[in-house]
Amino acid sequence: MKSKVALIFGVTGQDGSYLSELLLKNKYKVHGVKRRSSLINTKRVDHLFYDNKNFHLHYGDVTDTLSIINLIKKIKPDEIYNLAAQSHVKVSFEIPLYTADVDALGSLRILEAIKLIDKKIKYYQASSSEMFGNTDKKIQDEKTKFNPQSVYGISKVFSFYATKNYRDAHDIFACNGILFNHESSRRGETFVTKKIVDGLKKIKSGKSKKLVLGNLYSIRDWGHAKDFVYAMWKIMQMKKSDDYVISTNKQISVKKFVELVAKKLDIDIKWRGKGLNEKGYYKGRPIIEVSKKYFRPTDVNYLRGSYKKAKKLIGWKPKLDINYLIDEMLNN
Ligand code: NAP
Ligand code: F7E
Repeated sequence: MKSKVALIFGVTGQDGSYLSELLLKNKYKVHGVKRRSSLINTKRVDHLFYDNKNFHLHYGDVTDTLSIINLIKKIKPDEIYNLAAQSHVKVSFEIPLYTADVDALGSLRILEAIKLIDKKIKYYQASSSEMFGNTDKKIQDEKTKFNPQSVYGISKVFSFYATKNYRDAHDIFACNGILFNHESSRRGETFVTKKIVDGLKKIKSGKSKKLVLGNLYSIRDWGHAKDFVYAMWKIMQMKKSDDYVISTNKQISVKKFVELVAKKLDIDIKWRGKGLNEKGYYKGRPIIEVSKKYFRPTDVNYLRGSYKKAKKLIGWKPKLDINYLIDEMLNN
């Protein structure tokens, strides 16, 4: 049987690397799009590039329409996964137009290219729980109204509807995975889980004295990226294209995440103070501090997703829990 061909935009990111590994295991030929950068940005996929003849990298950028068209014409993919994004919510307050160009128009450019070149190419859009923003629904699902709180979230809402519209108007197999936060040892260093794990490890080994964070009371539904890329692939193998929430349906605060990681490192934290003066003490010394610098003008305070639809229709549920996640982040 002929191998399927996948094209991944955002291959050098956390999810792109795990998805590549999964597709290669499933006998795909995988083509990934990397951006030109002054320093090497392929460390998450270098092991694949050097070891696997079915893995290929190409230069491109989702802000460059012609590079998208040329790549699709050359590679002739069966499936396109659009994971490319300026994915940091706080940064989207500082570079909103760039974020919208990549995260909103980038998706539209790929969808339009599929429409022009070959409408049989399947499309996956990396949608996000940030689209729900601040909501009064305790548990969010596919029917929850969007109320995004950042240009990142707004751009993802645009891409969500562009994907749905190309499905309805142009009969393209185009799906949204509405993914809640998912982490791993490959997570970017400025996201809060990786920052906490790296920061506390450095404190434990004496390489650093303190860790400075923002909103400790923000609540997230954190899963493992390996589980979540499996959901992406499953979504693309369905008979009909549709939209699915992918989550763990469990939630904890940033502060609780700090405590769980600290406990595994045998760091006994005592909290004192309130608001910006709240500090976490270890052996009488403040090791966790709070700074305004890491707060967002508007934050999403509370997220917890229901994956009921994904479980029922694609047979997906999370396998890796928060304990596994923290151990994997600490040990790799
Ligand atoms: P990530 O680690 O930040 O990876 C983003 C990828 O997009 C990187 O490969 C990056 O390239 C690439 N990229 C950025 N701008 C680009 C451009 N203009 N053209 C082409 N590629 C570009 O993000 P992730 O955690 O793997 O997430 C994957 C996708 O899922 C993103 O779209 C994100 O917004 C979305 N998402 C993530 C989560 C989560 O919790 N992780 C949840 C919901 C949705 P460089 O390596 O060169 O920077
Ligand atoms: O923040 C709070 C912060 O940056 C989580 C992206 O993958 O998931 C991610 O977006 C929470 C926020 O992730 C710090 O205010 C406190 O409330 O790790 P984060 P995020 O904003 O939830 C969604 C689903 C995506 O789609 C995005 O692409 O933690 N927080 N102190 C902090 N956050 C950071 N980054 N740094 C701090 O020091």
